[in-house]
Amino acid sequence: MNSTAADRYTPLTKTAIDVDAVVVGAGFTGIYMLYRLRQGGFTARCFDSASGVGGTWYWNRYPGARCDIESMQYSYQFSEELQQEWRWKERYASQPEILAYIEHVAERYDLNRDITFNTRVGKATFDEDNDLWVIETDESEVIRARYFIMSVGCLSAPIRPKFDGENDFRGEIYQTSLWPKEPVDFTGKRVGIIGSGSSAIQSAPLISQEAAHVYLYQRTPNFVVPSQNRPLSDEDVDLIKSDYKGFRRQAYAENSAFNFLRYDQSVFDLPPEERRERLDQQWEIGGLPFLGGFNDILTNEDANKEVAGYWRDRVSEIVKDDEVLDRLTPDEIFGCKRLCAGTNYYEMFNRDNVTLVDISNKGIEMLTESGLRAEGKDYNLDMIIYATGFDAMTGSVTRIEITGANGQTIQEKWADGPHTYMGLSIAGFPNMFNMVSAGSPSVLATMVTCAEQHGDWIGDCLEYMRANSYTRIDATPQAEADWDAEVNRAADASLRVKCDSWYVGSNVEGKARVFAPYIGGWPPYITKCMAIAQNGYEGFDLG
Ligand code: N01
Repeated sequence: MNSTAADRYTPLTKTAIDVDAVVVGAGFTGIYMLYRLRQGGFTARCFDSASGVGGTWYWNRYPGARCDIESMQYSYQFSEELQQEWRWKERYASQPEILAYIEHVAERYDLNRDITFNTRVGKATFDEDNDLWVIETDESEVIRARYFIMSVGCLSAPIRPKFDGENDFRGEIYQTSLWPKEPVDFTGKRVGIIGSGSSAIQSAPLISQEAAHVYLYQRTPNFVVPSQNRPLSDEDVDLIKSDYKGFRRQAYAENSAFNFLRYDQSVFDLPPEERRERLDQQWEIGGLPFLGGFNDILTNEDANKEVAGYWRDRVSEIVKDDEVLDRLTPDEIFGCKRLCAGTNYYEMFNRDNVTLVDISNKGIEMLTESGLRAEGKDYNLDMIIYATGFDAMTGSVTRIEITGANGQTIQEKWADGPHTYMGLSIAGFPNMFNMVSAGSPSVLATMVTCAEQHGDWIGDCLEYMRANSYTRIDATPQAEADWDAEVNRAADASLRVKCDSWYVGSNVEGKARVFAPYIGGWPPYITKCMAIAQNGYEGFDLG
C-alpha cells in the first residue's frame, strides 16, 4: 500500500518546525501577510496554485474585468512611499492594471522569494502534541509550521455547472474566472454566455463588439447601474495624494471602509422632486456609491421600492425593446445581491447581434455538438463562456482538507454554515487564522484595507505569543458563539438576507443558508478587534 506524505511524517518536538507560518494564497491578502510576518521577524512560506501573484486578479482575466471599488482606495496604505509612487490610471482599475500593481508590490518588497507558485495546499492537519500544523502540497511536500494562515479569497472557488452532452460540444469553452493568458479571438464567432452576474455584465458588452452574435443566457436578472468609470486626471490624483493619510482615515470611519458621498437621510425625508434630483446625482456618480443617496435603501422595503422604480425609469430610457426591458428587470430587493456596476450593459441589448435568452423556466438543458439547447430551442454556437460564479466565502477554505483539534474537519465544523471568532479564528482549529473571509467585513468592506487590518492583527498576535512564550492559541467556543450571534444579528437588520445570493450561499446546491460576511460595519469591527488584543487576546485560550 502506498503511504501518504502524512504517514511518512513523524511528530517532532515543539521547536522542530520548518517555518513559523505557512500562508495559503498570494493575492492581496497573502502577500501583505507575508510582508507583515517578515517585518515581525517570522519565517514564512506562501503557496499559490497560480504561476504568479494576484489571486482573484490573476485568474479573472476576462475582457472587461475591473474592480468596483475606486483604485485609489483599492490599494495598500501601509507604505506612504508606495501609495505616493503608484499612479492609477482610471477611477476603477482594470484587471491588467491591478495585476501589475500587485506584481509591483511583490517585487518592491522582494516577496516572491518566499512564494512557491504552481503548488496547491491540499491538506493541513493540526498536530496536538506539538502545537503545529502539518501541511501537504500537491507536489508532495510536507511542511511543519506553527501557524497556518488562510488567505484564499472570498471569490476563488469557481463554479462550473455540469450539463448533459458537455463533451459533445465541438467549439471553444471558457470560464470567466479561469480565463487564459493568451488572447481569445471572438471575431465572427457566435458566442453563448451563461450567466448574468457581474462577470457576464462586464465581459458581454466588449465581446459583442467583436463577435458575430452574442447570446446571453439569463436565469435571473441583476440590477446594474452605470459604473461611470473614467480616466483619473492629475488633479484627481494630486488631491488625494496631497493628504493620502487623511483620506484613508476618513475611509476607516465608514462602515464599508471606503470614502464615498453618503447622505444620512431617508428616501422619505425628501419630497418626490428632490428625491429624484438626488437619485439623478447618484446615478451620475454611479457604481456602488449610488447606494449612498439615502440611508435606508437596504433597510426599508418601501424606500427600496422607490429606488427600484427609479432604476427602472432610467433603464427604460436606454433599452429600446419593452419585452427585453421586462426580462432585464429583477423582481427583488434593489441592491440585495451585490449591485453590479456596468459599462454599456443595457445599451448592448439594442445591438442587432445580441440576444437576451430567458432561461428562467427550463434552464440550459444540454450542450450539443454544435451549441446548446435551452428552453427547448437549439442554438448554434462557436464558443460557450461560463460566467457562473463561485462557491463564495467558504468554498476556497472547505476545498482544502483541514483537520483541527480532536480530528474535527473544517467540513464538519462548517456543515451548517461558517462559525468564526471575528472571522479571524475558528474554535477547535488552534494556530490557524482565516483572513478576509466569512465572519469579517471582507467583501462588504474594501478588501485590501481588510487584508492589511487582518495582517496587522495577526502579526501583532504572533508577536504577543512569542513574547509570552505561548505556542498555542484557540478561540473559545463561547467567544465564537457570541460572535456568530453578532454576525447574524447584523445580517437580520439588513434587507440583504432576503434574497438568494452568493452572500447567503444559495447559489451552491446543498450549502447551508447563512449570511456569511459581517455586515455590522467596519468601525465597530475594528474597535472590537483592538479591544480583544488590548485585553490579552480576550476570547482565546492561550497555552
Ligand atoms: O457570479 P454571480 P459573477 N445555468 O454568482 C448564473 C465579484 N465580481 O462571477 O442568479 C444557468 O454573480 C447565475 O444565475 P442565478 C462580485 O462581487 C466583481 O458574475 O443563479 N445560469 C448568475 O446569473 C460579484 O458579485 C466584479 O439564477 C447559471 C451567474 O451565473 C461576484 O464576483 C466582476 C447556472 C453567476 O453570477 C460574482 O460575480 C466580476 C446554471 N446552471 C465578479 N449557474 C466587479 O465588478 C449559475 N448561473 C468588481
